Amino acid sequence: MGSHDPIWRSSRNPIIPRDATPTSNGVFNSAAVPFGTGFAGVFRCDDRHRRMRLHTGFSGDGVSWQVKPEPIFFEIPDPQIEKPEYGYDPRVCRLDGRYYVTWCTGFHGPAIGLAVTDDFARFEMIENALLPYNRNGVLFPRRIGGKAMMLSRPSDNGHTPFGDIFLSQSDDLVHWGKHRHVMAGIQPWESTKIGAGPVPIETTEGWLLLYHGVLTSCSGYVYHAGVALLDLEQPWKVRRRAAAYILSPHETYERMGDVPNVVFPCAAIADPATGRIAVYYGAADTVTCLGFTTVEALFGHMEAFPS
Ligand code: BMA
Repeated sequence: MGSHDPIWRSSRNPIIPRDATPTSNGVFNSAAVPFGTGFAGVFRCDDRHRRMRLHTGFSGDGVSWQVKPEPIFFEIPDPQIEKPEYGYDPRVCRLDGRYYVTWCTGFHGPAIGLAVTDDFARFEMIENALLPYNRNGVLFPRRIGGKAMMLSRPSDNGHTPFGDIFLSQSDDLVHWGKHRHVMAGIQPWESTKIGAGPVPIETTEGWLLLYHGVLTSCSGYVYHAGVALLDLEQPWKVRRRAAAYILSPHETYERMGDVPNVVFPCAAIADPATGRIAVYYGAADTVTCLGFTTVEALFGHMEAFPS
């Protein structure tokens, strides 16, 4: 109430505490989708060994979540596909009637892992979509010109001090190519690197893309969220973009935690009838939070702060 920001926070934040499972050190940077009569998700749970693992979670209302205590077991149909050394920052995308999970997978360095599920119980790994070093693989929720499309952010093996968003295309979700450059950081808040956030939201004007943008301050990285509009048919073309961020670490739970000053959106659930959007974001690499916005508010922000 009374917020003039393009995203307003749930008063129930953080909606998932760091100790949501008996062994979790933090639950953050996670993905949620409508599923059955409620919601399902894939959660980044770093455990108390500080191993980065993916867990499923379920919710009736999208706010109260039961995160499974044990990590996802990925079935690997082709023994040539290596078992992930770790997994973090998942996204879930409903595409061609199935749920695809993309995540940053340990494959001799960070790469883009890809798996599919129909029921959030059995997950089958597909070939890693992109080579190391890469993070923030995000699928589009429908084929465009017959092709599956994925955003990603080529990186290095560490706390990458650079990075633009690229797009890759595929007929079969195994072979990816026709790579296109999408966007680079422009403003100070996104000057170090940017990376796609939630699965893009389709509007009549284009694909709404929420993304994270990083500034390097005297005391380290500061992760913000921004918004851009990608072309409907050629989504590597940026049609509009807001110069001002839409979310920045201002609340205590975003400013204090294992990695301070991080907001990191990984999922957005949109209601087409009303244009309302719920955004799930990780805060301070520790907890999971919820913010709300609307299609109208995001377009209004891009208009108020043109890039
Ligand atoms: C990035 C990723 C994110 C994390 C962020 C801030 O490189 O590892 O998972 O939220 O750093 O630590």
